[in-house]
Amino acid sequence: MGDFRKALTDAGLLVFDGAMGTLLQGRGLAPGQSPELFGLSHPEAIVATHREYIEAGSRVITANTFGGSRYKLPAGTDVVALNREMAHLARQAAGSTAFVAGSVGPTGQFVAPLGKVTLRELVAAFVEQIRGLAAGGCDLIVGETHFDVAEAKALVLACREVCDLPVAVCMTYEGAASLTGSAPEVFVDVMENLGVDLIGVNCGAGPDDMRHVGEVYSRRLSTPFFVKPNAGMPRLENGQTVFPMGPEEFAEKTARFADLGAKALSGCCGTTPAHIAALAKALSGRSWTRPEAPDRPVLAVASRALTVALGGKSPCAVIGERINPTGKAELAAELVAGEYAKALAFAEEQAAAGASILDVNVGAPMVDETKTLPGLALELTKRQRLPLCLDSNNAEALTNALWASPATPLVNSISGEPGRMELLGPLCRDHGAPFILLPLKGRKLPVTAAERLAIIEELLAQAESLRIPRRLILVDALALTVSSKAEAGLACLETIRHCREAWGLPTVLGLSNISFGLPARELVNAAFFAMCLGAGLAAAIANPNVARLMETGAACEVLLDRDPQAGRFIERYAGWKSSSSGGGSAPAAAAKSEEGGSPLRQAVIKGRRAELDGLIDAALAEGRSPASILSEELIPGIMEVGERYERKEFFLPQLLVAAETMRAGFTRLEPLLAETSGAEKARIVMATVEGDIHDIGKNIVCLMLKNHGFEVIDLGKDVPAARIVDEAQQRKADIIGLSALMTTTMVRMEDTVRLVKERGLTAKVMVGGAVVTAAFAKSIGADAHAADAVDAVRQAKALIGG
Ligand code: THG
Repeated sequence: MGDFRKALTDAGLLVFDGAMGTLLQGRGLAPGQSPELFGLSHPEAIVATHREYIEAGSRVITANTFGGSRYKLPAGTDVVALNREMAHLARQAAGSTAFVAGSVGPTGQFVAPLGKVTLRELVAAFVEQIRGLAAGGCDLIVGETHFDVAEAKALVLACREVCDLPVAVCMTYEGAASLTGSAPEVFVDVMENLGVDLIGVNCGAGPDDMRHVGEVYSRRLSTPFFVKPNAGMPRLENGQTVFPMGPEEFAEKTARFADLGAKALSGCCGTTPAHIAALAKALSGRSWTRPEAPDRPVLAVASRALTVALGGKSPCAVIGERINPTGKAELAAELVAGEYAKALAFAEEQAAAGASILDVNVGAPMVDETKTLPGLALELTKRQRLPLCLDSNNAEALTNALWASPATPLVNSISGEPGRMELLGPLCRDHGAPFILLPLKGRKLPVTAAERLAIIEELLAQAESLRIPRRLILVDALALTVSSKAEAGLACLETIRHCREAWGLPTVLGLSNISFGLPARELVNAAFFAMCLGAGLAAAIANPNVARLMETGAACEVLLDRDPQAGRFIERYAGWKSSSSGGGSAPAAAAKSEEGGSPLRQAVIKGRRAELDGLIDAALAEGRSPASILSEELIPGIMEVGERYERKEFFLPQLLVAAETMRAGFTRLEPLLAETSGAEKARIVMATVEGDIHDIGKNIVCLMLKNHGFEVIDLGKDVPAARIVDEAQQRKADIIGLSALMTTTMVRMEDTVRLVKERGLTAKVMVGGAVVTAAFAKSIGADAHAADAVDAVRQAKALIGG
């Protein structure tokens, strides 16, 4: 069948296939049954389905392995054999007329700290699945319906470990971002950093809804992209899931993505061979050229929540330097004790002051960096959005911290020290982590620009021989001390300019080094910052709390055409007053209002678990009642988190960490509350319905309900209606909460509602899940529909009349 990589660069468009599960249902797959296990016992049904798509015009067919990881299959299943067998069936159907993609869906697990598994464990599970897919003869691996960049990253790492097949990864969004809070910009930057061959979007609410994502991909990606929409938004009619778009409408709307530069197109849920045939027809005779990508960053550093572009016309990123124990005895002592409160406070303070990235350096005597660097990185990831710059001389610490990072942080740094590039270069390449290249080699400091450029050139050649792409390299211009080496400033400026003009490489430096030994260091630093920006500096490691520095940077960016219409400058400094004529500057005031509310409420909102007990004790000591602390501080705090979540300012990680903090506070207050109130709690029985093994959403709802004072009895997943109703009856539940993720299993909710009525229970039934709509809830006679975890609390309160 030829080489899929070549097909990705030629002028042809690639039509993949459509939905598999619904077609298998027509061939005997029962609702809720695993399509992969069905495929093992009904190989002819799989081959026949693939053939239908090939006849419809698919150039790529997708093996029946979406749920083929050990987390999705029953214990004891031979994962490698199953995937090999399914890939083999696809290969058999395709012969040499079509490419075969091995499908890898999400495992249903969240990477720690959101969930229980580690990135390494996810990689191991994907490795097993991909071994089978590669052995079965796949031409590429395609990740589909992914909603967390960390899991998508694990999938890519696993592919690289097993084989050199091309990798495609498709993400699913709910509105502006994926479930764990990544906007399309974040996902595409992380995937490009990882060197993924084809970057996609699938599922969702149909081609119209996907337009925005397609536009972002088109502007930002130089990698080919893939769109795979559903046949519109699913509706339930007479107990059947119905997708509203017929083949013609679907094909016409999906084909429009080719105008945006899509290389590959196909359909997800609700599409059939007729949809694919119509799509292939709508695309026939059209060709593809790699689109220009006007917004592609020169280099991108990304967390789950944010991507920061460096180089070109991007604003200069201030990398906040304060999480560094050098000269900070208190921080050093905490890090030795394995505590992070001070470091987390520095993180918040620097974010409020306008840092774009946070440098994380835990190097101090007695600190075990190999544990502390990943430990702190994990805590930071839980609490705030900014990407990290992992700063250490210890290669093992950097390795562990990279494995603790969900996206693509900056690694600081790789120098010319013997062995360092060989050790860390491939690691950064595989993790898609951009890194700072530090022009230090041997014992002699490179003082002149020529000496620095020679070392940089050597390291670039070494990086190239290790197949490390240029887009991951940020050069340190090496700020030395101007008071001892007079040419130190000029050497930096020349290095910055040369990197940019001759090599197209972005640069960074540790700004404050320049002014050691001089008085008024702030003046020297700010002036040097302005000069470096003039030479094209992309980022500076500095203290963002120094107003003079931030003001200088913002003004320079207007002057250097790095701030369109002076938008950022005006936003930040419109109310500015000169410090020489008295008065503060606007940003400080803005930072204050952001921190509104009492410290206790803020501790919940920001998830500052470590501070909470102390704050509660202080409030109790002031004579406040436990009930008022709960109702006036903790609950308003979690309510505000809920509101921010709904406004899409907060995402799942923040919701979870706030809920955890709230829970800890509640646990602390609970024994005291019992003394003052004897009120019965409302009781709710929660379950994911029979046939459905997804419990992420349900678990989040359970946590939120507990935080709001409900007694929650969690029956787990795949629970038959009879058991749910039995439990509700025995435990005298006030509410039954039901969750289902799939259109095929949500119909099971109706069984529970019917049984509740038959037995005459007074419990109210609340339903929710990704595809469950208010109209569906009403149609099956449920008492409430919860749109998300926050809404579930609101609905539950309304149901008990509270
Ligand atoms: N290049 C790269 N990485 C670097 C540096 C660099 N990392 C470390 C350093 N240089 C940049 N970071 C700091 C951090 C703190 C200080 C200076 C540079 C500093 N600390 C004060 C002190 O030591 O007295 C403490 C002041 C405070 O409280 O903030 O000045 O060049 N790639």
